[in-house]
Amino acid sequence: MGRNLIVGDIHSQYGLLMDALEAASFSPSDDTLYSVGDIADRGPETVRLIEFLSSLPSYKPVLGNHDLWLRDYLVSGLCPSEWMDSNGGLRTVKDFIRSGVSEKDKVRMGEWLSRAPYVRIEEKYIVLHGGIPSGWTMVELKKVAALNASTLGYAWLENDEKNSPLWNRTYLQSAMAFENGADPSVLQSPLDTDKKIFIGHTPLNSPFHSQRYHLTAIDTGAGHGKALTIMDMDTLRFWQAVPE
Ligand SMILES: [Mn+2]
Repeated sequence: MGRNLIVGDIHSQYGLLMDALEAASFSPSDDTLYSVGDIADRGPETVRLIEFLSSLPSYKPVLGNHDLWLRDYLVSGLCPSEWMDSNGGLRTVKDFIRSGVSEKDKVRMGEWLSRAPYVRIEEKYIVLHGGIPSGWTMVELKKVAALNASTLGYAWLENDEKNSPLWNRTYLQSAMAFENGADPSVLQSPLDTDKKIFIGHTPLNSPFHSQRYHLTAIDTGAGHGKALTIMDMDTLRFWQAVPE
């Protein structure tokens, strides 16, 4: 039986992804590959990465904030300075130009990105990019899990840093504070669930796990010259690739 593997924020590091998949003995025909989002920006090979991921028979992403900037560029030609100058977008745009991707193929890739949900809820797992906003329960999460980036009218999901599951960091911060011995009464409460929650978004030195918060965080900084992590979602065993 195939494994359920999940990859941290790839940030256009196609080579690192290949190395990490090889380390994990990934089988495209047997294994399912989940992603916590932020496949794009900062790194060199966005086009090649999208072609690879979209060719996989069983790829299950969620959207990260960088994927939304890329979607806006591919579908609408938007290049906000926030993205271009401080979030690695310029390198992404240059890669699309250098690769000679046609307008038609850009739209096709943008629509492929848009099909990923903001939040993915399955029998055993909850996958989202940033974290669970304070006060949210399974009710709010399920509502958002029914949306994707082609749904109109939910711009707040994409822009509100604390209350969007794409940008939130308070859930991870609370879990880390708890594991470091902080008083639970001053922290955001853990989500009431039996499922395992997987997130990216916040670069860490190594994968972080909190039993109490049902949380595993797997962005290990591939977008910042550090490691890319792939993890088995059931055993939590992981494999990493680092830049040469
Ligand atoms: Mn992010």
